[in-house]
Amino acid sequence: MLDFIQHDGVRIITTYNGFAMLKPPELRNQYDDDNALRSYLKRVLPAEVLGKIEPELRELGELAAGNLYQMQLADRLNEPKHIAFDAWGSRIDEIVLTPVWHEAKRIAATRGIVATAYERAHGEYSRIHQFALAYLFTASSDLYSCPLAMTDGAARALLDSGNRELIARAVPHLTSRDPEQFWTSGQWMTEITGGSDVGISQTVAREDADGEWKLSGLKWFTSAATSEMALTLARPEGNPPGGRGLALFYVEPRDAGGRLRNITVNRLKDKLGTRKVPTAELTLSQTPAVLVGAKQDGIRAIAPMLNITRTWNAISAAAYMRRGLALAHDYAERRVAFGSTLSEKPLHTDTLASAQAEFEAAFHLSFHLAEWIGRDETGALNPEEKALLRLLTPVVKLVTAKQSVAVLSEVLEAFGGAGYVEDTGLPMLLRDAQVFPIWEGTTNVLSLDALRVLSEARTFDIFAARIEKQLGELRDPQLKALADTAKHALSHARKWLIETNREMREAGARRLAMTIGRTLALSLLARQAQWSLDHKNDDATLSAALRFYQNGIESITFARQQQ
Ligand code: MFK
Repeated sequence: MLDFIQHDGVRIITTYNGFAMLKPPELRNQYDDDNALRSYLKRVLPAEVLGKIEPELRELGELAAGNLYQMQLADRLNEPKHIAFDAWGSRIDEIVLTPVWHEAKRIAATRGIVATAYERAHGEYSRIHQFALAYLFTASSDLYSCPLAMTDGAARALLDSGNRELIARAVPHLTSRDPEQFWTSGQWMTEITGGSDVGISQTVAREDADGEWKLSGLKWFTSAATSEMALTLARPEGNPPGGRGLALFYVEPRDAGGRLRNITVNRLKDKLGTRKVPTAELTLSQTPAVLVGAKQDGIRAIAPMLNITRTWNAISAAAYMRRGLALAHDYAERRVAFGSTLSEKPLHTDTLASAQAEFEAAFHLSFHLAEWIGRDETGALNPEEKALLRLLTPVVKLVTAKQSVAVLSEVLEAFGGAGYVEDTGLPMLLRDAQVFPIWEGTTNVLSLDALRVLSEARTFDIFAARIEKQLGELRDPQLKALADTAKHALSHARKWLIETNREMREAGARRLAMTIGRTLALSLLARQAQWSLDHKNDDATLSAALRFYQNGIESITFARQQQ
């Protein structure tokens, strides 16, 4: 018999035959419910742009909290399958995707989750528009954002390559809103020799007498192996070793009949998380390919793709944190322990406040990057700002990725044992998040990338000057106090960069990147907090900024030098 236990007049526990039943957490509309997203969009977008895009954001927020989320929970145990042979022994290498992925492809196309960025209906704001869609969609899509990221990156890299035939062939598909026409792209970079040190890749490219290129080699991690095209690297015969000797190639893996073109799917990877993503090992044996640009400098040619996928990584990390916290906040209103709901426990709310502050910092970092990409693509960045964008990309990716693992670990703990039980759907969030610091460049590789950009000392000074200017515009006394700490962290980092030797700089690259990223995050949060105080008389972002500051922004030390 169903009954209820009351607390302060509210039904908090349902009982069945006298035994308590847990009520699962629920999601509300993921646009309406997200103060960080709505307040940010209101600050940065002209009112007419926000007015135009808000209905579609709200619709996607509803879908992400409703049908798609329910479908995802119901499909929890389903995983992509590799069928190597048909019943009669023929090699077919079919990859069967999950229902959520089929639905996600349809939604992604019709809602223009890639297309929006290229249609550019709102000029430089189109990237904010697109990434807001991606952010709302990601956590309910079983990480379909992986192929979407690569699709976006491939469109960018092809457009930048200037290869007219390939642009005409592929970009209309990559940016289509018609699910029948929409293609996704793979990004086949990783080989057994190296996921980070791509320059030692072993795949060989041979040019036939008739001018057609054929690739042979083993691609060890190819995400979303069902894509209609892929960009990949291979070394044209006779080229020197190292990254410069690689060239960028375009591949359509299947022929018109759906048969793989001299490609064998060896197996799907058995991974900790991202289990809905069909990550495959592929052997290429004389696979037909098209040279995208020059016969060398492939890493430079694929870099535009990497920078876009790294941005998607940051947006997805923020989206995962937001999903976990939306569930944890809702659950805190329902779960009773020691005589009251968790939401009435100061320590529980304090713990969630720290995690919320990390999420809001990650949100502002990743959307700041999205803003800058939009400005870059519309010619609004000067050369100094382009150098800053080159720095921002690895820093934002690495900081947000690490935050997502920490925040989702805290989210699981906020559910107690339920967070550790598979059929709540919660453990998947943490397992998936663990990929964010790994794919698209590990934390250390990206820290070294940032350090390389900072070897031009002026870049650091330009970065610091911009942050200091932004901090100088704060008026709230509590925010001004944070600004002083942020300025101190920057001057400390500058001193460290100048005074340490090369080996110590390399050893400290991660601490430097974290300090830069968290200082930037603090300044972005503080700016939003000031705006919220001024325009909405809302101090929620101020609380997040203060808490983020308490969580710590600086990791640089001079310890070894001072010994
Ligand atoms: C939810 C969304 C997530 C998305 C999911 C996608 C799933 C896909 C999974 C994967 O494919 S993961 C594989 C991703 N692999 C990486 O991210 C590679 C990580 N390693 C690096 O990034 C290394 O730093 C790098 C391979 C680039 C180092 O190689 P090298 O041979 O030392 O190259 P170098 O000298 O650093 O760069 C060569 C050129 O490219 C230089 O230009 P120049 O030729 O003009 O000197 C660099 O400036 C340029 N370059 C490198 N990285 C760049 C870049 N330019 C612009 N932006 C960058 N990020």
